Amino acid sequence: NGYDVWRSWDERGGIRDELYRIAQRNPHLTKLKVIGHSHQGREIIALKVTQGARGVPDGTRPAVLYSSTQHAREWISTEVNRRTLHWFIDQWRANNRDVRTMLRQTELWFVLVANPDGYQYTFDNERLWRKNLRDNDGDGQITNADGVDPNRNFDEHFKYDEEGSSSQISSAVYRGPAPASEPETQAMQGLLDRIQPEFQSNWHSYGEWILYPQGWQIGTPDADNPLYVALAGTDEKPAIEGFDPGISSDELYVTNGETTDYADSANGTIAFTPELGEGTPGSGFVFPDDEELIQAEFEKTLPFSLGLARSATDPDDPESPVGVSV
Ligand code: 0X9
Ligand code: ZN
Repeated sequence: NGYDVWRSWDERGGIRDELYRIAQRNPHLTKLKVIGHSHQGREIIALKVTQGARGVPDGTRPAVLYSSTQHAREWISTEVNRRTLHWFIDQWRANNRDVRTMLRQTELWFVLVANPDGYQYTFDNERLWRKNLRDNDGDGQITNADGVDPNRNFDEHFKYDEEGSSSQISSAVYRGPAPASEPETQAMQGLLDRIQPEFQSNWHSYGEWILYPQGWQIGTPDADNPLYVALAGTDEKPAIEGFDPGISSDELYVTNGETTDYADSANGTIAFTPELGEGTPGSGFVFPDDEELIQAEFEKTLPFSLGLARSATDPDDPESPVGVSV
C-alpha cells in the first residue's frame, strides 16, 4: 500500500486479516466476534482475550474494552491498540505470571477499528476523512455532504445542543438522524451493554489528553467517581507521560451523543478518551509512518492500559501503575 507501517482494513495482511489470524492461532485465549456490519457491509470485529475464551460466556469475568478508530483518520489509535493486543498475547505465550493471572480473571476486549468504512476510505480516497460512510443525501456516492460522526451518535444526551454536535450533514460533527442510528454505534453500544465493562479506553488522536466524562456540558461533575483521577492521574503525575488528564468538556470542548458519556451513564463503566500525540510537532492527524515513533507512542501508553487491566478485578482498589494514590 506504499506505507512502511500503516495497514488498511481490506488489504491482504491488513487489520481484518490479522484479527482472524490471531483468533485462529490462539483458540484457547481468544474469541473473534462480529458485532455488526458497516454501511458498506464491512465487519465490525471485537476480539475477546481471556483464558478459555471460547468456553466462558461473554461478560462473565470483569471486562475491559480497548476501542479505537471511531474517527477514520486517527491511524495511530489503531496501531497503539493493535500493539496492546499483541503485548497481552505475547506475554501470555511467554508465560508472564502476572499476565497469566490477569487473563484468568479478566476478559479484555479489543475493537481495533470501530469505523472500518471510514478507515478504508482514508487509504483509498481521502487521508483526512473523519466520519463513517453513511450516504446522507442518498446520491449514491461519497462526498463532503456524507458521513456521520460516530462519536456524536450515541444514545446519551443525543442532540442536546448545537454546540456539542451538528444537524448539518456536511459538518465534521454531524450527529446523524437519530440516537444510535449508525451500525457502528449499534455495534459498540451493543457490546458495552452486553459485557458492561469496568473500564473502557476509547483511543483517539490527537492532543495528548486523557479525557473522561461528562462531555456534554461544561462544569458538569464527572461521575463523582474517584477512580477517574486514580487511573488517569493528575496534572503533576499523569498516567501517560506528558498527557493532560481531565473532564473532557472542560479540557477540550463539549460533545453530545459521545461514547464514553454513554458507557459511563448506561453501565457505570469508567470510560476514558485518551487523545494520542502527533509523533512530531505539526503532524496533527497524520502521525508519521515511522516504526520508532509509533512504537514509542505505544510504549508510553502501556502502563495506563495495564493499569486498567490490573484494576478490573478489584475496581475499587486500583493498583495504580504510576503510583497515583486513590
Ligand atoms: O471530538 C471528539 O470526538 C474527540 N476528539 S477528536 O479530535 N479525536 O475528534 C474528543 C471527544 C472527547 N469528549 C469531549 N471533548 N467532550
Ligand atoms: Zn477522534
